[in-house]
Amino acid sequence: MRIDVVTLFPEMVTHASAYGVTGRARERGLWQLGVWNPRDFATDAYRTIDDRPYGGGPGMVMMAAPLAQAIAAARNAQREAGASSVTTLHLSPAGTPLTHERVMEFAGRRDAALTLVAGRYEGIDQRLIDREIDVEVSVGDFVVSGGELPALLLIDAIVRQLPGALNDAQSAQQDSFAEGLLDCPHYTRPEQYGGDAVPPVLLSGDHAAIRRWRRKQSLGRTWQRRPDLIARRTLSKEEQALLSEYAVETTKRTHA
Ligand code: 9WO
Repeated sequence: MRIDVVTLFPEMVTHASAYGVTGRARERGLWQLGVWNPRDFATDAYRTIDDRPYGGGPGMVMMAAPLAQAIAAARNAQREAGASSVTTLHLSPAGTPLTHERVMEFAGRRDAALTLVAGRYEGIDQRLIDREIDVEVSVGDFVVSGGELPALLLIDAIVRQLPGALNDAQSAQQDSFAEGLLDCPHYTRPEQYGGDAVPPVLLSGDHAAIRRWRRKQSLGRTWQRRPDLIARRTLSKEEQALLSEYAVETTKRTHA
């Protein structure tokens, strides 16, 4: 997988993606990163990449031409590296919300390349979006100061799905959300922390009981915190039983 990012702050992307899972995956050759600064493609002596908005109003708008040049350079590098498909994305609150399914689609093709366009200022000239962007992706219903952090979030989500990116523990841990459920709670030493004990089942050594408890917690927390995720899913008889137990147990606790 090859990912290129068009950004005014390339160091933000190279530095942040060098840590942890994404950094190791890159060292292992599971993905390649390219960064392209539209300022390097500006044609005037001042290397201008923004200008005032037509129609007036505050702030500046990123000009189409330097962005188009940077995107073209990224695509050339991708083709030369042998990419079989090249997709250009714009990170925008106006995009399609990012989901696990969408991440898996992006991560699914080994010889695919993505170009992520990160905007700054008030945004990008719409004509650049209309001409060059294949997909607009949102990472949440909020506005941030630039597309770089959303791009990094997308990169992290994709790269951790590439075969070989995660160790066994990390792979097991993420299975829960892949199934559309939230994670169960985690505990480590000490056994007593300020009078709060670790749930006894976790100390029991009964691995079947532990698995069952964790599953129950996952289902229960999802039901309480994200009922929309439960509604999208069909629960097996076993899962329904676990969820009923959870409901009874938590109801007892609140009325005690
Ligand atoms: C900002 C905006 C606000 C309301 C409706 C649509 C909008 N589009 C943009 C936009 O594209 N802004 C550019 C990128 C320039 C300013 C910083 N940018 C940005 C991207 N802010 N927030 C995002 C973003 C991207 C993906 N998911 C959530 C937020």
